[in-house]
Amino acid sequence: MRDSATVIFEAPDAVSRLRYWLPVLVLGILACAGDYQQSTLHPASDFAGRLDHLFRGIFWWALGVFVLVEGALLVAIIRFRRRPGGDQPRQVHGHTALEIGWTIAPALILVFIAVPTIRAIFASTGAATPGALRVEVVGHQWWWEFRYPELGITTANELHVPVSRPVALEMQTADVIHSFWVPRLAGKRDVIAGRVNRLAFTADSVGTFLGQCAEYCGESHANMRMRVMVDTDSGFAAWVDRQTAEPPSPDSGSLAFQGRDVFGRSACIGCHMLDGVPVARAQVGPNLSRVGGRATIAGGLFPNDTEHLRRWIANAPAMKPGALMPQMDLAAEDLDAIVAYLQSMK
Ligand code: HEC
Ligand SMILES: [Cu+2]
Repeated sequence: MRDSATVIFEAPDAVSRLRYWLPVLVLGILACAGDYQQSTLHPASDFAGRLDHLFRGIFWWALGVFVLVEGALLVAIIRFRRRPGGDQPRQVHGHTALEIGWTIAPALILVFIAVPTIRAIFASTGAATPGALRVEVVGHQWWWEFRYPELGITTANELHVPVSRPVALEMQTADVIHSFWVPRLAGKRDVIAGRVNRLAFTADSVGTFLGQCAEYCGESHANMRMRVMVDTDSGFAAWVDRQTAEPPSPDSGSLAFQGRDVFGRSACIGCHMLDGVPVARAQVGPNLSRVGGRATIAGGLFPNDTEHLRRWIANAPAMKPGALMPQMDLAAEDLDAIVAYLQSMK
């Protein structure tokens, strides 16, 4: 049997070569597709802009070094190649000027790279500007909690911030190390037990920015995603108003009304906080007080619609490997009622 490697060498005609290079080419071209939601190359904040600037600067230095070194190598290979009957080229030992030159040049290049790098590091970890919006970020296996201490809001997986206003994140973990990464807004920042890490940025455009946990943290690490919704000032104010208003109260007799009742006497209250249900004060899972207003559930993994909500509440681990919300044995009508109630809480 001939293996594919020998075929390349036996039949080096254009067609069979193409067969091997085509997939590589297609992959390469796919990598250039435009709409990357998690690209560091499309910064949308001061912090991400600074990183992008740094990256581009270092890229040009590296390109210059590459061209110079490879060029010198090519010249040497061609000019001093062995020729039939040719003499040996002149042998050089201990050329002081050359050695000083190639020590100082890289050192200088490193200085040009180090100065802006160190400045960017200090700028991104420094104290937040006064007047910044403070948000406490808590990483959990496998979802993100966002608390606004000055506004009295706690939510999950979807961080709302106003555009053009500095945001100061104070970051912790409830369990293992996670890493907060929303590439278009900021560089990665680990959350580590026993300490508070900080991250400050000012978003410069309105929109939804995707991010995810960037430090392996267990079974559903890949399913620990998040969104940052950068709102206009009035959009943010409206969101804050909805989060802090009195919890909506379902009409008596409605399905949602029934759902509130079921929720209040189910295991849910052992893990969840829900403003409309006074006995639900636990903080093991996400705060569900305004869960109906979120676009996604379960670490940004599923759209927040009836079907997904229903399947999630019935059996979360079946949808998200290792999910720390157990399978719930609810009667179908109780499940429908809870879903209706949660959806009304927005
Ligand atoms: C043992 C604790 C526990 C119990 C009991 C529990 N949950 Fe959860 N719940 C969690 C955890 C943990 C998560 C986050 C899981 C994840 O995203 O990985 C969660 C997530 C959720 C979410 C998604 C919220 C979001 O914004 O992503 C909903 C909705 C939910 N639970 C509803 C319920 C309901 C309704 C019940 C009762 C029938 C219930 N839970 C019982 C722990 C629990
Ligand atoms: Cu994680």
